[in-house]
Parts: sequence; C-alpha cells; structure tokens
Amino acid sequence: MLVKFIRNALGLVIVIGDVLTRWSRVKRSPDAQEATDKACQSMALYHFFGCPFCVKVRRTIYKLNLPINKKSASEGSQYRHELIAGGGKVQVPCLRIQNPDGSEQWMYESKQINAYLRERFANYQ
Ligand SMILES: N[C@@H](CCC(=O)N[C@@H](CS)C(=O)NCC(=O)O)C(=O)O
Repeated sequence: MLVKFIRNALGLVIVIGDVLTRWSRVKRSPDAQEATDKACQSMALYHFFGCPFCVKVRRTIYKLNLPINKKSASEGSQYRHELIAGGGKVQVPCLRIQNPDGSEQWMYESKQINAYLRERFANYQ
C-alpha cells in the first residue's frame, strides 16, 4: 500500500517534470505531416501513466510530433489484455507495429522503441 503510494507519487513528479520541460517539437511540411500521421496509424503505444520508461518514450513521440495512439495497460484496463494476448507479457512501454503485410511486431524496451522511432521518422521532414 505504502510502496504503491510512493511509486504513484514519484510517477506523478516524473510526469509533471516531463510536461514542464517539453520544448520544441519537429515541424514538417503539411505533406510530410500527413504522411507521418498515416504511418502512425499502424502503431500503438501500451504504457503506464507514471512509468519513467514510458515517459522517456512519450517524450520522443512528442518531440518527433507523432500522433501515435496511446493505450493504458494499467490494471483493469481492456488494453492490458490486448498487450498480454499480442505481446505475451505485461511490460511497458510496448510499441505495437502493424506491418504492411498484416503481421504485427510487439516491441518492448524503451531504448529500442526510441531508436526505432528516431530511425523510422528521420526522413519525414
Ligand atoms: N527495460 C525496460 C523496463 C520497463 C519496465 O520495467 N517497466 C515496468 C513499469 S515501470 C513494467 O512494465 N512492469 C510490469 C508491471 O508493473 O506489471 C525498458 O526500458 O523499457
């Protein structure tokens, strides 16, 4: 109970710190942003609100100006079941990527997700 409270309080502090230190985000031409928006429709981020690893990925998503759908995987959420069914475990952040051939990739690890997003959207300017 106390541990949960401390964890939630710390999470809130991290989220507030994140929001207060978000500077500029990538600006694209209307055509490039449209292509970006379309590409993002094939992705979803499973996350917890106060998880520091999720904050790290959400910051990258914000900076790269990516309208990726965010799904809370907290206890009791329907998306938690989606995450387990698709990815195989409850660990966040997890990026679901739908490939053009219909197959899905469930990418865990904040470092890998950030590297993937930076590389994939580097040329969407
Ligand atoms: N190495 C992972 C760590 C991710 C991690 O530890 N996430 C925690 C939340 S902060 C988690 O999913 N825990 C499972 C749970 O709480 O059920 C990363 O960088 O993404």
